[in-house]
Amino acid sequence: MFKSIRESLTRTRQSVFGQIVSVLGMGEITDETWDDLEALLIQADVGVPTTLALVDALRARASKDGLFRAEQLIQALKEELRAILFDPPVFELEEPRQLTVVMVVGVNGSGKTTTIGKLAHKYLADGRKVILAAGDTFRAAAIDQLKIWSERAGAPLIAGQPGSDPAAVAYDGIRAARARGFDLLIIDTAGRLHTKFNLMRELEKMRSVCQKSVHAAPHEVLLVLDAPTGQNALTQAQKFKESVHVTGVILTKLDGAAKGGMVFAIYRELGLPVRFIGTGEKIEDLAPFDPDLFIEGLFEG
Ligand SMILES: Nc1nc2c(ncn2[C@@H]2O[C@H](COP(=O)(O)OP(=O)(O)O)[C@@H](O)[C@H]2O)c(=O)[nH]1
Ligand SMILES: [Mg+2]
Repeated sequence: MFKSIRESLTRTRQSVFGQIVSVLGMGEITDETWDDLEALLIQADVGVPTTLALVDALRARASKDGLFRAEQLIQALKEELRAILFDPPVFELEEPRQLTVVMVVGVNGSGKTTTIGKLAHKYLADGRKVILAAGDTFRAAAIDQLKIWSERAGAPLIAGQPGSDPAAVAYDGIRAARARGFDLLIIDTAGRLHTKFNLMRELEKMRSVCQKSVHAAPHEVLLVLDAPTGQNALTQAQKFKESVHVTGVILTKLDGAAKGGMVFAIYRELGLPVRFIGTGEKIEDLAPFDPDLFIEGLFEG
């Protein structure tokens, strides 16, 4: 797994974090050092508030610990970055219970359906009995696409007609899971952010059906965010977080983007843990998020 995280961080490392050492130089810390560091972190999509807090913390450490050479900052920076990645609450998806219900939410194109295929593949390999529900009823193509992933992964799919009520699909998924002895139901959802279509209300209705049908469900609501969209994704995330009680993030397409710094903004500004990273388009291209490997992967090729 280390390889996978490290490889997907190649761009982020090459364009930013791996460069910090050379960009900061080997000389004494000057005002320019702080300006360069700030610019680099913003470039990596760490986000302005988190970047400013990091630079402040490092300045305070430099004066407290008497750091005066730029290269001494690297270790301090790694420690400050690691401190942002708080220990997450228990990952309910992996807790034993009769039926775990997971909703996967996010805007169109972020990678929800692909990620559901990957999750099904992973948890089937872990010995779980996985079933999927096609809650993105908005487009017929979305149902077909999930059908392909369900066949690829080898998990059955519960689907309704295009245009049907997604909350009813969620309910059918729960009923089928119970009747047929499945222990993990993963529900796909629509991601159309549009004025005339109230996505948040629809998701809330799906959530409420889960809540009424299964104790403590949905056990996880995972928000899929697309790394290349950078800071825009954080703004969207805030809306989802408020409306549908998101419990964790899956950051996709990190393999193609130099935006690995987003992880820090997700933890610090959204207060959400990252659970997985999407490392490519294939079924096995999903890596559990490990904070220590992540920090290592940012700096060391
Ligand atoms: N490179 C890369 N592409 C991804 C990843 N996850 C999803 N994609 C691609 O993103 C596109 C949109 O994915 P899809 O699952 O349809 O998104 P949805 O609209 O949110 O369901 C597809 O072309 C996927 O192959 C990833 O981790 N890495
Ligand atoms: Mg989809």
